[in-house]
Amino acid sequence: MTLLPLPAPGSTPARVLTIAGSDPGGGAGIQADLRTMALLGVHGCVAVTAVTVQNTVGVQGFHEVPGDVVAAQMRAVVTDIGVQAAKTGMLASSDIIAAVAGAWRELNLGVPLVVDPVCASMHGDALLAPAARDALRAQLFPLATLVTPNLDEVRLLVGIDVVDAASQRAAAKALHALGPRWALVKGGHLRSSAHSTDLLYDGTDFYSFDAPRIDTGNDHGGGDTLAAAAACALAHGFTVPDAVAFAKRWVTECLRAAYPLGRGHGPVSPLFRLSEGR
Ligand code: PXL
Repeated sequence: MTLLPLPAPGSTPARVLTIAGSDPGGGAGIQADLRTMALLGVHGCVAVTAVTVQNTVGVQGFHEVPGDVVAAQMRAVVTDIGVQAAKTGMLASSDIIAAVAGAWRELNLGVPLVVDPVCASMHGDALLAPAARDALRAQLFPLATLVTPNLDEVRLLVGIDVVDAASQRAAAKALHALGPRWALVKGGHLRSSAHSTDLLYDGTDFYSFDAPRIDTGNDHGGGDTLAAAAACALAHGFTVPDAVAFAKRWVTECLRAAYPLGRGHGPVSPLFRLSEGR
């Protein structure tokens, strides 16, 4: 696949900040974000929000970073290193969401912000306090360039059960009404279809992105990988529809290259990139 322009050795690459949680198993969260960023030739910066305790079988718990420490990490990075885009993943609590939204407004960077509204792991373990969903909708969505919920998150955030194209359009409208510039409703969890169709909406037009469904149990970190790739493309100046098209192709290749790990769900993998052109 056509990738992003790579930096010449010794030249400073594009920088993207991820504000997200750690997965010690290395499959999702900041570990997935950094892997995709590195393999796309982007320098990844990190504001850690939470340390989860998990493996491929499930999440045993997590420990939150105080909101002011998350905001301080953001400030430290953007005032020195500078970033061309940012993304959020697991935000854990209302305190962290308020701090991230406050810091983002204060820093006023004018660069794209991708909000992946992580609510739970694929095993259904909570990664966001239910009481914090209001903060996510009210405080962070209006600051987002792009929000990227999966169908479970759509149900939790706007109460719509996406079962077909019409309900997917209704969900995109309801999400867009919460204030993001663009809303992407990912259809990957609609298991009845042989395709995975994501629907993007900007308040006027719908854009549909179709890929073959890759049947694998090793899909841990798929959402993180899509949002990270979109943030990298936006950092390179792609339009949002072009960034989403790129990210969709990237995550499809990462699903094809996913590998078994542990006793549960293995991770999607951008490591295919290392053997390209050999
Ligand atoms: O894939 C969503 C996600 C994001 N961040 C962390 C996670 C997960 C899923 O398990 O653990 C830290």
